Amino acid sequence: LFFDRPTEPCFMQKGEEKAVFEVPDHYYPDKYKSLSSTLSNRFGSDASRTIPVRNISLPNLSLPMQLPYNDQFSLFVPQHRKMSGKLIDIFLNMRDVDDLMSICSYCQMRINPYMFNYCLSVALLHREDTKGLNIPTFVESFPDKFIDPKVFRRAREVTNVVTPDQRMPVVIPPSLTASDGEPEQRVAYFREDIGINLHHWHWHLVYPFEGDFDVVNKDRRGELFYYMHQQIIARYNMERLCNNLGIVTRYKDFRAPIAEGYFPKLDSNVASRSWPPRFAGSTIRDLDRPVDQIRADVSELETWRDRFLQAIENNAVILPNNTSMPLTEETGIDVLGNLMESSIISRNRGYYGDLHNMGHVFISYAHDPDHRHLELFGVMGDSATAMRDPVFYRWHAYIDDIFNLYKSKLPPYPAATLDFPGIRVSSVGIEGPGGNNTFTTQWEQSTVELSRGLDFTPRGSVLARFTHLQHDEFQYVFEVNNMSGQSVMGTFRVFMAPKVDERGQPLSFEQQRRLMVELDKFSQPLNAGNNTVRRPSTESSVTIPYERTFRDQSARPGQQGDAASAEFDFCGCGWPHHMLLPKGTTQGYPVVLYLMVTDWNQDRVQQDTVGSCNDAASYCGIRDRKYPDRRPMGFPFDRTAPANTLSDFLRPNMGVRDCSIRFTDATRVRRQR
Ligand code: CUO
Repeated sequence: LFFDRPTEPCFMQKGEEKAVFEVPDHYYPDKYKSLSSTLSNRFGSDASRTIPVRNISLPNLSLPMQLPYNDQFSLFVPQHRKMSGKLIDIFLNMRDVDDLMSICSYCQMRINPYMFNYCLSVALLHREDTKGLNIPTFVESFPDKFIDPKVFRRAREVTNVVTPDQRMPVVIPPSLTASDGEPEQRVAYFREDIGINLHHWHWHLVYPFEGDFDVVNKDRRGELFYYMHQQIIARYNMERLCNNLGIVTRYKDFRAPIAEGYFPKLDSNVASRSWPPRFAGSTIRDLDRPVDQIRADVSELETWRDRFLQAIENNAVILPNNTSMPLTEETGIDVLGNLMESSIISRNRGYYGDLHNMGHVFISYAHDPDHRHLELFGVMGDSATAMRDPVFYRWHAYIDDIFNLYKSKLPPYPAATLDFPGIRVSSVGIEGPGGNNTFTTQWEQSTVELSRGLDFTPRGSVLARFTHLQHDEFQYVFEVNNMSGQSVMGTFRVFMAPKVDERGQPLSFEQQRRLMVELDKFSQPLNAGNNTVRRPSTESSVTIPYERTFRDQSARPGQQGDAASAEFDFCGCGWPHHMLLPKGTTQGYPVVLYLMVTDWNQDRVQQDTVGSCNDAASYCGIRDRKYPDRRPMGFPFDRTAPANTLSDFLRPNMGVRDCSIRFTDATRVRRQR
């Protein structure tokens, strides 16, 4: 009930079981006080179950209540972060679930709904006594962050005049945020994909940068910040190349105008405002927005950037006590990742500041830096919407460049690190409906449930139908010869990269390694002699299944016990499976498929992962566990190598195959279970 219909009071809401909360009288916010007896009578008799809420002595909520109820909420805004950090702490420190329910029913009508949802999600994810609880997918609670507002008008129409059993899905037209006159529109299906944006929101939910120290201080979180976002850029670049766009230009000159405009065409249901656009040619400016308690000059970004570059140059960071701490091969990238984002585990926030987050903030306020127009931030200010905007990729391409500068100073991997003696990859390939070594893609229509996000409308399911990219499932077929004379365990690392640039010129190793997209990583026993390894694409360690991204109503667990959806929150993090592959082209887009087999005994991390949500570990890690691979993230392509081409780089335990991705411009309708 706390997640459904976010602005409807929880004591009025009825879930599928028609349960309502019975709250102590003083919990009613003023506007409902005079109605309290009528309301509880009404729902008390109507509901099959009332859930009594314990009357507790309330903690001090003044900080989180500073954010107006009907405002936007952004993790990137420092003041919002402080407020949510405090609220997360309060939720985490409630003695038991009854007290947590009590504080939640008090907060639900008083705390900004976006912040409430975020803090409660983080708390449920990290409290021992709530782990494994289902939380509705974020797109169902706040569909307004993902979907064209025209849909909601139609959905209200439908819910008011059509009985639940007669309702047809409301159709969302394919992405129409710009016309064909805007070249960036060619990759709008990627930027505005619901699943991709959900993944990004989930990632930042799982890896918060403020709040309880132990919650933030997860294994290799700084490195994962680097790697997950590096992979987003690699994927986006391959997508661009498929659409005759060059790779994304870094946003590195903070004084220069941003060429790309973006007009989001989203409304915030909570704030009752449209998300502001950014006009083409906007420049970020000094911020002075007392309402958000932000005062920051563009020169601060430059100072932080310069200090960062200095740290990379010196291979050491300066600590608050003015001593210098060397960056080591093992943990340097993790330290830099935490400085960059930055999180409370940053080694020196005072000196290195908050480069990445404040970049989001400056860009998201480019249209109203001093609040003279009383405008809210743009989509770059929210992790659920940031990936819609072309400038997101320009900003992160620059961030990635800084990390790469550090990585490029590390020595290339020596042969001993790359090799797996006795193991020879003799063949790499895929089989699918397009034949051998041809991946196939097309459009697909799916549905998502809207009703949980429709406050104050009649009950019952209402679906929205939208169009997204999809591929046909395939199998990898790998032939590996084990000449070691005994059976061994290998780690299979599968990547894909483009072969040529936008002018059709072959890519050098250095260009190609940065475009390598991880498709899968798994451990595999190898018997002595020849082994044929078949691996279904659906098993990818990068993606989560379609059902988990969207939880379409037919597969929706939540209502009693579908074990597959337990631990939804962490499991909700993962690249959406329908976006595993880039779109390709109708002629067939040339890519190279790459396999490396390494020694699992050297890669493995001793831990028990039974029952943990671990099927999208590559970009999301494993809940409550260490990152399940000892090698640096992105290995072996995270470092430069003395190779001109990919073939120069190959060793016996690696293999490649030229493949193509063939796109058919047709739409199939997903068969819902
Ligand atoms: Cu995920 Cu910039 O970190 O958005």
